[in-house]
Formats: sequence, structure tokens, C-alpha cells
Amino acid sequence: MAMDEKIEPIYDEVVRHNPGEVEFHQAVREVLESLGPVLSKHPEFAERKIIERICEPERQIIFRVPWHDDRGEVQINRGFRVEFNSALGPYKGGLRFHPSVYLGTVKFLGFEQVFKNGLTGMPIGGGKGGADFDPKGRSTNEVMRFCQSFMTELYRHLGEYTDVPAGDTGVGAREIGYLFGQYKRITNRYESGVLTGKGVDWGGALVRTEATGYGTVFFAEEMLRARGDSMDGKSVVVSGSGNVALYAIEQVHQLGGRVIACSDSNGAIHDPQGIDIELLREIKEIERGRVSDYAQRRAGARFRERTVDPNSIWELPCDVALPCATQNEVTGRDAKSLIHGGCQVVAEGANMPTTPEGIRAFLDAGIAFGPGKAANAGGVATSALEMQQNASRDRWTFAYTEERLRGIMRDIHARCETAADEYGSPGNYVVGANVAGFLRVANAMVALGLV
Ligand code: NDP
Ligand code: 2IT
Repeated sequence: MAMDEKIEPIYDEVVRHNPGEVEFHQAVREVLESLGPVLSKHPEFAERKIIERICEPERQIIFRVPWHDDRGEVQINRGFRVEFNSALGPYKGGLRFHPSVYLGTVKFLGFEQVFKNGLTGMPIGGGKGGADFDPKGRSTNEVMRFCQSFMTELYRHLGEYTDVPAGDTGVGAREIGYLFGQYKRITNRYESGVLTGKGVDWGGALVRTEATGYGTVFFAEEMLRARGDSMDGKSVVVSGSGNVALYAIEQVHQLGGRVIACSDSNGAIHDPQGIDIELLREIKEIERGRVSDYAQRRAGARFRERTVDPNSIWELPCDVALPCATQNEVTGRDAKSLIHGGCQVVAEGANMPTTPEGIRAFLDAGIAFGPGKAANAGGVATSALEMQQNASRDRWTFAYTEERLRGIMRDIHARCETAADEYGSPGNYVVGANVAGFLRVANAMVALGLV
């Protein structure tokens, strides 16, 4: 999409000022391409340089994380927390532990988080963090020592009214437990609201574990409903097999669809009868195994190695595709394969999994395309519900919380539709999500003055 001529120089400055951070540039470009009509209607945003300010994080923290591995050797990683925008509430967003993490990853995720959190309608600002730590092959004790060292630096920047991290790739309930334990020890406060995604026995909210995957499927269901259709009977492909993917698969099955494939970084499994989610959860959540283990234990399922067949998952014919693994995993070529295979609806469970060429191909083909900031916002929205329960020392039931999540996803879908209509791109959820998220944050920034 072409960028408005008043916005182009702002983008060029972002690129110049943040050299080499290609994922951050990509995330900024996608939002800025949607904002031309917004500036025409709202001259106050240009006068106050809201777009320039929104692209610059409020604070960026980079720190050393030293720890001992099981052999007694010293290991050193780099930790990050980018506190992007607090116009709507405390910084809120996950922590990612993955060897590929660098400042550009954290900034792209933090930038997306600002608009996503705005779109939820809840009182949360945007931030993101993580480390270039690789949890693969590490013992539980090593993971614990790493988390303790990471929090020993990070704790001074956090607080339930300041900055509230949660999980993301490589950070689940186990890591949140160790991080919370260290925060509690250092501060001598049982400050439940400082982290979300906690265990349900010690301050966690029911449904938070399921929320991102379930929410992505609820969003896909809303897109289908807008076309007079439903998930019932649909054939679905899901990439990844982590937290988001597992609960997306579970919810598709609850709504009567059938997930025929999923993956990890080693390869993809194809199970034409439909993935046995009980078996997959046991392998992934209890045994911490791989999807190849699933193929060995399930008759009729086939594993295809990534080195042999890197994009095989998107070549399977399906009605609905849910990319739930990582950024830029769906290329222009993959998008064309999906379209060719009959795919009608794409909802992004992961953050920025589709390349700009892929998005263009989906939109040109008239596919209902739900971008991550809208489709995967159920995770952070349920984190905000966890914060609400922590603040009131209350505990809601699974059914009630799930209903709240369903309502939030319905509202996000409606906000995207309305904004897309109002700003001249009916049916375009990318424009809808960017504009609706931006407006909420930008209006708050205007009200709060030059801070
Ligand atoms: P997990 O660590 O639980 O799982 C990540 C999954 O993606 C794993 O199966 C992993 O495989 C796979 N994966 C990672 N990189 C690749 C790759 N290059 N190719 C194929 N598969 C890959 O993370 P989550 O499920 O929590 O997160 C997945 C995505 O969803 C991320 O983009 C995250 O930012 C986003 N997200 C997460 C939310 C949450 O609440 N957790 C909320 C909103 C978005 P392997 O095990 O081989 O590495
Ligand atoms: O990308 C995301 O929205 C998350 N990883 C969840 C953030 C949160 O604070 O729950």
C-alpha cells in the first residue's frame, strides 16, 4: 500500500534512526501506511507530532544477564525491556526468550503491542521484553537460574502500576513462576498484579493459558460470521505447536472445525483425520517433546522435515489458516499456495507472521485477513482481566472469563469493521485494526499533553 506523502518522511526518519532493525521498520511501515486518511481528518495529530512520538519508545532498557549453567560455567545473555507507550495504562506485554531476540525484535513486538492493547479497549499501555536466551536443551534448574538473574535486574523497572510483563515465545507458566518468585523475594511484596500468566493456584486467571489461541479462533469465527458462514465443518491449518497453536487447535475443534496440520521449527505434521489434541498436549506440555513424536504415536499422521520441505504446511488445501508460530513465516509464495488451495480466512495468532507480500496477496484475493494486533489480542486482554482480578483479590470462573473473552473479541472485530468503513477501506481488517488502535492511543496522547 502507498504511504501518504506527509507520512513518508516520518517513516524514513524511523529507518534512519533505528538502523538494521528490519522487523521494527516492517511493523512501523504497516501501521503508517494505514494512517493517511486519519491525518486528513485529524490535523491535531500532525500539529502535535503524535505519529513521530508514537514511533519512539518512552524508555528502552538493555541489561546483562549472567548465570551459571549445570556444569558450573558462566553464561552471559542480553536482556531487554522496551517500555513503548503508557498513554492508556501501565506498560503491558510479554517476554520472549529465543536465541534470535535482539533490540529490533523487541521493538517490533512493543510497537505492535501499543496498538493491540489500544484495540482491546482496556486500560493497558504497550511494552515488550525478552532475552537472547535459548531455553531448548536447558534443564529446569538452568531455566530457573536464568529467570532469577533476569529478574534481579528487571524488577526495579516493574510494578503493577508501572510495567506488567507476561509470557511470549519461550516463556510460559513455568518461567512466570520463577520470575514472580524472584520479584517477590527481592521486593518482599506479594504484588500479584506485577506479572500475568501466573499459575491459577497463586494469582493466575483461569482462561489466560487458553486465551490467545481461543481468542484467535473467536476472531476467525467473527470474520466467518460476517460472511454468513461459521467454523463448523471447516478444514484448518495451524502453524506452530506452542501455547497459542495448542489452544487454537482445541477451540477449532470445539467449534466443529478440523485441524489437519501443525508444526514446529523442525517440521510439520499432517493428520488428515484431525489432530488428536489430547495426545499433542501431552507430548508438548507434559513431555516437552516435538511434533515428530506425535507423528510416531498417531496412526495416519505424517511428519515432513523442514529442511526437506520448508513451507509444506501452507501447501495443504484448507478453508482457514491460523499462523501461530513466528514472524514472517507466511511469505508471498505461501499466501499464493493457500489461496490456490481454497483458503478463505486467515487469522494471525502469532505477531506479524505474514510478510507484506503475503498480506498484499491475501487482500488482493479478497481473503478475510485478520492481522495479529486484532486476532491475537485475546491473550493480552485476558492478562488485563487477570490484573483486574488481582486488584480486587477476586477469582472468576472459567465459564465467566471465557464469555468475557468472547465478548472482547467480538468488540475488537466490530471496532476493526467500523474503522475500516469510516476511513475508506471497507472489509480491510489491517486498516481497521491500525486505525482503531491508533485513534485510541493518539487521543489519549493529545489529552495528556507533551509528555
Ligand atoms: P511458544 O514458545 O509456546 O511456541 C512457539 C511455537 O512456534 C513453537 O512450536 C515453535 O517451535 C514454533 N516456532 C518458532 N519459530 C518457528 C519457525 N521459525 N518455524 C516454525 N515454527 C516455529 O510461543 P507462543 O505460542 O506463546 O507464541 C507464538 C506466537 O504467538 C509468537 O509470535 C508470539 O509473539 C505470539 N503471541 C503469543 C501470545 C501469548 O499469550 N503467548 C499472545 C499473542 C501473540 P520450536 O519449539 O521448534 O521452537
Ligand atoms: O503478544 C502478546 O500480546 C503477548 N505475548 C501477551 C502479552 C500479555 O501481556 O499478556
